[in-house]
Order: sequence, then C-alpha cells, then structure tokens
Amino acid sequence: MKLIHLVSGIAPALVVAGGAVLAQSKGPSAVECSVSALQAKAPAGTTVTSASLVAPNGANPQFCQVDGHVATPGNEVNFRLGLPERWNGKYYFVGVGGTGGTIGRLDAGLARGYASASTDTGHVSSDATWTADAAKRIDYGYRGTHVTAAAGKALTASFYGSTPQHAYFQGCSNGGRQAFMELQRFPDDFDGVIAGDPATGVPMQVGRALVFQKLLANPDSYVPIEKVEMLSKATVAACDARDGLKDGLVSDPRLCHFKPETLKCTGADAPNCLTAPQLAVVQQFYDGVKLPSGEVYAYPFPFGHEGDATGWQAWTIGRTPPPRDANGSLEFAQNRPSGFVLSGETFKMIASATSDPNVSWRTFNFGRDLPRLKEITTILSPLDTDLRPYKNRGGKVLMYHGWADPAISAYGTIDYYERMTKIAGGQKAADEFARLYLVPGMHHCAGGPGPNQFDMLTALENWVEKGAAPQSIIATHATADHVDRTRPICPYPQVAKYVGTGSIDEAANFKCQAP
Ligand SMILES: [Ca+2]
Repeated sequence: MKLIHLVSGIAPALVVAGGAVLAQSKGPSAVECSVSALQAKAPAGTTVTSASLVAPNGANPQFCQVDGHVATPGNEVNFRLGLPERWNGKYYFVGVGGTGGTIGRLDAGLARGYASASTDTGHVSSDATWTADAAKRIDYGYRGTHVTAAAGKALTASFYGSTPQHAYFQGCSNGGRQAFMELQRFPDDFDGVIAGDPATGVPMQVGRALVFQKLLANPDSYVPIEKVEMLSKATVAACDARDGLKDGLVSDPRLCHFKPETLKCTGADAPNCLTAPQLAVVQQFYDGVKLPSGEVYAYPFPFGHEGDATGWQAWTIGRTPPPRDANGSLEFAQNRPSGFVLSGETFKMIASATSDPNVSWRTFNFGRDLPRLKEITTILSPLDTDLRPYKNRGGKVLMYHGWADPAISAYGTIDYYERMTKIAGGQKAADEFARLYLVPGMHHCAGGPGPNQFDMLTALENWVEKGAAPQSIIATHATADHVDRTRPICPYPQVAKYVGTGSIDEAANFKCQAP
C-alpha cells in the first residue's frame, strides 16, 4: 500500500506542545526523522548529518529537516531536504542565486506540501577560495544540483515509502541557470522546470566586465545615480507609447529606437546630459558584445526602467560612487553592486581555470582572451539549445524574463527560446513542452515598476499533471503590500494588449494576442 493514501485526511500523531516538538514520531512516514533511520535508507555517496522535526511556523507545516552532503569526485555538495508531515506526494527543488554558497529557502515548497530540497552547489559562502578548486567549479556549474536533486528524491522516497509522483525545479537568475543545466544535461531529473531570468554564465560576465572597464576607468566615466535616473526618464519617455499604450511601462523594448547619443552634453557637463565617457559606458551596456563574425556574444540590453534601487544601482553603478584607487581608476570598496561581485567571482574562476592569475575583469581583452574561455564556458554556461531529450521524456518548461532586467538581458533568453524552438521542430513542436513569458517593467527576478509577482508553479503543475497547457498568467504589482496593478503576462510571442475600455491597471482589460 502506498503511504500517500494514508497521509491525506489523517492527522498524523505528531505531538506539539507549546511550540516544542517531541523529537520522536513516525507520523505518516515509513522511517522516522532521525539520522540513523534516514542514513540506513540513503543512496550510496549520500551522508545524512542531521535530521530533526521542525514545528509548524506561518504557512509551513511541521516537517522533518534533513541536512547532508553528496560525495562528488574531489568534493562534497551540501543539501537540505524538508519532508512535510502532510505530503502532497511530489518533490520540489529550488535553485539559488549569485554564485551559490547558500542553500535556498524551502518555505514556498513546504507550504504547498512538497518534499522540498535545495543545495549550496558545492561550496559555502564563507569559503573565499572555492573558485580555485576545479571540482567545486564543476559542482557549481552543473554537477552539484544534479547529485543533490537525485539524493533528495531518493531520501523522499525512503521517508514516505513511496516514490514522488512528480518532480519540479524552480529557480531564477543563477537558479535559472541551474534550471537550464538540468534541462540540457539531466533531462530525466525533473518533470517540470521553471527557469526565470536565466544566467548564461561566462558570456554575460564578460559583457559586464567590459562595461565595468569603462565605468571604472576614471572618475570622469562614472555614471552617478542622478544621471541613470535621467536616462531612465528619457528611455521611458521615448519608448512607453511605442507598445500602443501610454501607461508608464515599456512593454516591448524591441519597438523602441532610443538613441543614447541624444543625451550627449553639447557644452559643459550638466545634470541633464551625459559626457562623452559616460555615454561610452551607457552605449557599451546597450550594445553588448559581438564576435568578429558579427554574431552576438554578450546580449545587448533592452531600453527602459534603468532607474530605481533595483535597477542599475543594484547591479552596475552601486549606491555610492566608488573611491579612486592608487592607479587613479575607480574600485568599488563597500556596497559593491551585485554585478561587480559576480563578475569578480567569475573572473577568479577564469583565472584559475586558465592557470593565469593575472586574468582579471579590468585587463580582460575580448579579442585576445576569448579563446581561453572555452573550457570554463562549457562548465558554467547552459548554451545547448537542443531540448529534444527533455521534450521526448515528457518534460515541460516555463521560462520567464523581466524586460527591464539590468543584470541579465531578456534578449538572451528570447534568442535561446527561438533557437531552441527551431531545433525542437518549429513553433508547434516547441508549444508542446515549452513557454516563454516576458514580463514588462520587471527588474531582475523581482522589483521594477511592472507587475512582477506571479505563480508559475500552479501553471506548471496543471500542465504536467492535467495536460492543461498554460496560457496567460496574471502578474501583480504591489506598493507597500497593496496591489495597485494587475496585468496578464503572455506566452511568447504574444503580448498583452489593452482592449480599449476599463482601467489600465486591471488584468481583465487586457488580452494576450500576436504583437
Ligand atoms: Ca507602454
């Protein structure tokens, strides 16, 4: 008999008194929540280091929290697994941001009854030297997620005495990169995958480095917050109405033909213009990087919504101007923008992988150094557009990307989706297993003036479990927890069009249709 049938409807006999949990209970599980019991059922190479019951808290049910690690050649990869007392029969793995090092929060999965897991991808954030370790680079790149996903799934099956009916992965940013790696390298791991604002690894970090080379060359080239706000107002003013609705949102930056050089100072530097070196920084950002063949290497960025705390401030220019270093150039010292930190980490990996300690973001020469990036790109960058193995095993994938993401360009995800579609056999074939949603006015995975909160997991579940392919998904924008705008986001290439009557802040007055 499958234990899942026992779980539903029967309150397990777990004793909770005054918030404290009595440590011993079998509840609905086949084995108890203890290191010895779980270790006895663990797959080879998996070590359980702790297991304890955690009391219900907020939306989280009581669950058995299992910590452990999985051995890989030359390394150990940490994971955490949460096994809720009322299990929904399914497995959910959540990705992590940045360069990993911290295990993701399991709350979202636990609250829905999932056996929920995550990994730090093979190193801890306090380890400043992990980038120099080849095994850790591979585990961060792709292997760590795969081995811990497998271990968590096996422990889930042992704990409940029943194999999970479905397995899902969800991640944004680096989590989107993990998602893409799973799709491309380990198509059997998950039945459904949500890949948000997926990082492409080396190309985007190189593209970013070339922006920082110009931005931080000297104090004259630095673009301060006030000028980014000015730029943001200019792009929105030029682009807003191009999508057919003047609503303060640039909903389709592809239709926008803004020319940054129109902001160039004609005389002395002033608050409402960009100096020549500042303009060079801005153009580097929007232009991206091309190979000698003319093919895109690092994607250009869309125009629109560069301002605000979650815009360029967070990723590129920082909250405060960086001080000058001994050479006269600028160097972020504190409150370093996230893009700077991640580019630095990636260049440490590149330096180690090429055995050249002199490689750095500041001295990187694209024409000269590109050939040296091949090996590390294979490890870090999920660029394989052939998802047929994943499609053929019945997997489904939802991709999304914020149009105003200042960290990773939405154009890269669109290009990936289009290449993937071609290899899959065309739009009809791609529609059988993949969707891409572009989110107007959303910054990196969240934030920005556009509706930026939505539930992709329910749409994915309905597709995988009921065969109901997702159509539009309602996104909301909130200010101080108050929802002030809703809008459908649409399966690419459709866009949300205003029907012509009713509030432009209500989703009901928009329809997804061909652009
Ligand atoms: Ca608009």
